[in-house]
Amino acid sequence: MKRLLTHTALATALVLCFDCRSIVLSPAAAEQGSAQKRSLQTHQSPENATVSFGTWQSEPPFDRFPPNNPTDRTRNDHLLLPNEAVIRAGGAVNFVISGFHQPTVYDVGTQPEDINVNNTTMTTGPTPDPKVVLIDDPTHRIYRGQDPSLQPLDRGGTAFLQDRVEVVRFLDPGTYLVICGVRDHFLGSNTQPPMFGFVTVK
Ligand SMILES: [Cu+2]
Repeated sequence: MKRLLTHTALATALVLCFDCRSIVLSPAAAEQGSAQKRSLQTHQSPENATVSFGTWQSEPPFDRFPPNNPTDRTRNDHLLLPNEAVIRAGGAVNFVISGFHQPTVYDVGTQPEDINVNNTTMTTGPTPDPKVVLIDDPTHRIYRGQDPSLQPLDRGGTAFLQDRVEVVRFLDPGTYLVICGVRDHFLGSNTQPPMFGFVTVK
């Protein structure tokens, strides 16, 4: 029995020793390992992300039920949440739009200061009246959202259902600029931040 134990201990020691040697990787193997890790990280980026594009306030309480105004513009915060969404190449971003906004996407590398805010157009719907100025800079623009003035109207002709979803697909890696096409929103004001964010595709 004693000899058997000795042999077992020796065999265990050899296995442990072999294991010790096996985890010392050659540079090539280490590089392969880190490449696999990078691949895994890429793979771990989600296929899609949700971006809240404008948010309704809840403090103090905001009641949108009739007869209240469901789209009280003074109760909307001009935010993109998260401000930077991360997805994998080939994925999509679900822009959940609350309020009078127009998601517009510019190609990789475009910065907010690159946008020509003097290149504009006007909303085309009957409301709001007067019409609202929209940015219309086509340089490196890869997606322009719907005219927010063309959402379904109520019987009184007031813009009624501004809230909606627009889903945009991104095929190539890089960081994209997303702005609100409503010029006053993009520029910001005393009470609202400039309305833009980013989508990073890995
Ligand atoms: Cu906006």
